[in-house]
Amino acid sequence: MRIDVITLFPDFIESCARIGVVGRARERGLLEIATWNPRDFASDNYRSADDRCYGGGPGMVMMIDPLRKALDDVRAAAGSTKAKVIYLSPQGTRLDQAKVAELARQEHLVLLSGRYEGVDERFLERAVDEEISVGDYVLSGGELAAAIVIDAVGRLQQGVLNDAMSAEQDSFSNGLLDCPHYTRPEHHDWGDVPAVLTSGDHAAIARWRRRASLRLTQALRPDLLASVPLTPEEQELLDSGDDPEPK
Ligand code: 4HQ
Repeated sequence: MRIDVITLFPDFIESCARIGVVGRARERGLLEIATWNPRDFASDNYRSADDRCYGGGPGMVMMIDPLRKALDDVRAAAGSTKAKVIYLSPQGTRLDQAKVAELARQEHLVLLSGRYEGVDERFLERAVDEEISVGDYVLSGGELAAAIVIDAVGRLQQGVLNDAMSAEQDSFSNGLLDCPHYTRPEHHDWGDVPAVLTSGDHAAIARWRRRASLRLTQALRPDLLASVPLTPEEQELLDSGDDPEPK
């Protein structure tokens, strides 16, 4: 998959895309990420990519032409791929794992990160396919939102996660919260590791984890369960046992 990001702060995106799972995916050629600065496509000596808002008031708006030229260069660099152009904005569809999975199936995404008051509406109407929001709060720019999309989408690319990580992935793509995790030491003055996890009984451990996931999800995010009704087996698992309620 290829992801191009149009941004006034390419360094931020590049530093995010160099680390961790996404960084390794790039090194291995599983994910191609490039950044484009609209200032490099400006037509004046100040390299302006934004201008004052018609109608008055404070704040600047990103201009059509530097963005349009940047997008033309993205398309030329990517060849004949069918790009999906996404503008990160609070007006967009809220990002969730189902949306991430859908985006991960595209061969080419172009992410547009706005600054200031945002982007000239005519560019959004003509050049943008979709608006996506990462949550109901106001950021000072779309770069953090683009980094979230890159991370969540990048890790779903074929071959990016190792087997252990993929199994972990399964536990969220089933729509449940993850179970608690423990590591050494087994006994600590802040508490002991649940005995089942050191029992070596793999079936019992799997059941404990699944039940913990179900209980946590029911207690903390019942909305997640509402969309996917529990199977009779899951309902039984949820009702069984005598563990205390999750915090
Ligand atoms: N912004 N999800 C305003 C966001 C945002 C969000 C990005 C602030 C765009 C112009 N983006 N700029 N929430 O708050 O994606």
